[in-house]
Amino acid sequence: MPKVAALKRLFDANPLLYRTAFGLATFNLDYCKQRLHRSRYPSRFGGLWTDRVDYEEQLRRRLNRGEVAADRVDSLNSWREQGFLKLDNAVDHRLIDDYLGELESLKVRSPSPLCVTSSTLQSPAPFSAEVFSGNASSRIVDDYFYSESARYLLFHSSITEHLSLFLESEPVLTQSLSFETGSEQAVHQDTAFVRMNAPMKFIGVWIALEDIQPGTGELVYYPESHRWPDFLFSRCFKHYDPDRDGEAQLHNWLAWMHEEARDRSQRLSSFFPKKGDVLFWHPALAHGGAPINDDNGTRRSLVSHYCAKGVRPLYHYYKPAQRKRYHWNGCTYTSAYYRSGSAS
Ligand SMILES: O=C(O)CCC(=O)C(=O)O
Repeated sequence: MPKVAALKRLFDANPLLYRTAFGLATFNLDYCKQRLHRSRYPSRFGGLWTDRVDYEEQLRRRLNRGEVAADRVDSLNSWREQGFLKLDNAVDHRLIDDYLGELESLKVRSPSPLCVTSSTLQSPAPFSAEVFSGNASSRIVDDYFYSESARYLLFHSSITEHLSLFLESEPVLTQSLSFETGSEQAVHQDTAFVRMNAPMKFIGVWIALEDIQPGTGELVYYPESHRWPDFLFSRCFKHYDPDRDGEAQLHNWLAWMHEEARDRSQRLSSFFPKKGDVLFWHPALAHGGAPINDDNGTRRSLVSHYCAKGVRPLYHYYKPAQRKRYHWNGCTYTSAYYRSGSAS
């Protein structure tokens, strides 16, 4: 163990060595090709086909081949330009009500199989009412592992059709966060925390489980921020590693996003969806949770992240026991928190 710690210190202190070892350990052929053709993407970390500098030509080819339907062009153009896409009334209220009912029954099971994370917990904790309500920005993670009604929502055809269009592959669900109240999370880009072996090949999705009211910690975002220049952690990385990068870089990055917005006169937009509305966002879109001004107001939402099929979340490497992919109804998911055997 001391040897492993010494090795980790050596890598943390040498970002270029770290980058080489990291690239080999988490090798992804598609990402490697993107890196070789860096001029095709605005970011040195590659991206989705909709990010390509020759997007118009790429779109034309896909339309000619029948891979993209003509009635999707407006959505694609807006997604490319803005870095997000809203879908009104995308999922049925009945599915949401089924999910909320099943979630309640999973919470009161003894013991509950669910795990909670939050900004104040040191590590994920088993669900209990005390843990959930006693910590800031609590969220139940990956409940789709136990909840079939969560899977019906998260793999709803209106969601998977758009994900497949943007990712050009089957989407793999890698994480979900179920919120009862706002997260109050600082404005951030998911690329720092939702870590993949192709850092720009995933998408965030927000499902409103009720009508969201102002003051309840609504989702906020800077439109077009997915096109801002790459912020580099330790001069090389798109993702944040607390041991390698330290607190100061995290603070610099958090401040940098607001400076970028100010320089471009870009203002925060707020998302006030109705129950059943959905928002998709690009991995580099700067977004967060607004402060909660109404302490009694809920902000029920189910938030999730999906990568493209050949991509792996980094937890598959640093938690090898969590590498397994699970299949349900023709859809694929994986989880950093739960394992088969414990699934009901
Ligand atoms: O819903 C929120 O308040 C924030 C969610 C979020 O930032 C995320 O999951 O990346």
